[in-house]
Amino acid sequence: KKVQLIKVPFGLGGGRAGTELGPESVIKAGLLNQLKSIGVELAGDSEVDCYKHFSGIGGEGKVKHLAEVQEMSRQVSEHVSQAVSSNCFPLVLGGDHSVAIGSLAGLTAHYRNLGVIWFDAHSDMNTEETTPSGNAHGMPLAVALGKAEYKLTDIPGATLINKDKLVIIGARDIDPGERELIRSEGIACFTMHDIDKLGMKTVVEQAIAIVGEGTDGVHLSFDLDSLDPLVAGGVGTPVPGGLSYREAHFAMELFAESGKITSMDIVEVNGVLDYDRRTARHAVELAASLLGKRIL
Ligand code: DIR
Ligand code: MN
Ligand code: MN
Ligand code: MN
Repeated sequence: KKVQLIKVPFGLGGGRAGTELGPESVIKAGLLNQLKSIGVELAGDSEVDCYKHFSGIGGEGKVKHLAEVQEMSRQVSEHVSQAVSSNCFPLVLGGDHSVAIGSLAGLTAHYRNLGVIWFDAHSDMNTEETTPSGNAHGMPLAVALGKAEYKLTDIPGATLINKDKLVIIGARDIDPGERELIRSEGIACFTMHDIDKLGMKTVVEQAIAIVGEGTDGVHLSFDLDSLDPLVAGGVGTPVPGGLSYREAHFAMELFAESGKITSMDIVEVNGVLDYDRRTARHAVELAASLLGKRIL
């Protein structure tokens, strides 16, 4: 299958400047050569025409820059939808994690029962009412599940995602409103505690058992802050105690072996904080592992 690259230089959903440089950073870190060297064919690439600059000033309302987030999501959705229509694997390069709203919207327009794997230090399930920061990158799953005022179904063609086909992996910083939603909705959330206890192999097997059954596509959204900041510090909201280098790669390799993953986001690489491009290089390597790179 061919990969379609979708670049989304959008950072207004996060709290600090630099995430809008993510697509450029990941490409400069060697993404294209890496894909070529593992025999992955690139169908093409496109860039979403979104608001490319950062402003800490929030605009009006509970969520900062909500109008820009909505406009960006609508456009990302179109790009992703077009990639799926052309029988390509969409690889979305963020940008902050609010770009995933667009990915999920474009995907649900095609897949009737989409599975979602969410690698993140956070659970990204705040609503306009529960967000402690007003940053939209903490909200995409609440939007996708229909729990926020802004809903995935506000984007033409999209449907909500199914809460029983969502798995969060790597969480260690969950806000009170998110915790309540995870519990009341019974969402599968493998925290760092669960990963410590079960090991990544079992966690991925259980995740695949959940999303692999009855779905016609599975999206893997990878927030680089799921990695330990000692491994990948170039992110806007680092949280100690994250995934090791091998845990993350092992997970990507296992998901690749499952043959279930049909699209991916790489988000939250902050081009300013990632001064040595180490985090961007990890992002490239993780995408390669998911797309079939093997050690031997
Ligand atoms: C926090 C941070 N829970 C918020 N979320 C982040 O602002 O809602 N998600 N950084 O990736
Ligand atoms: Mn996130
Ligand atoms: Mn995060
Ligand atoms: Mn938090």
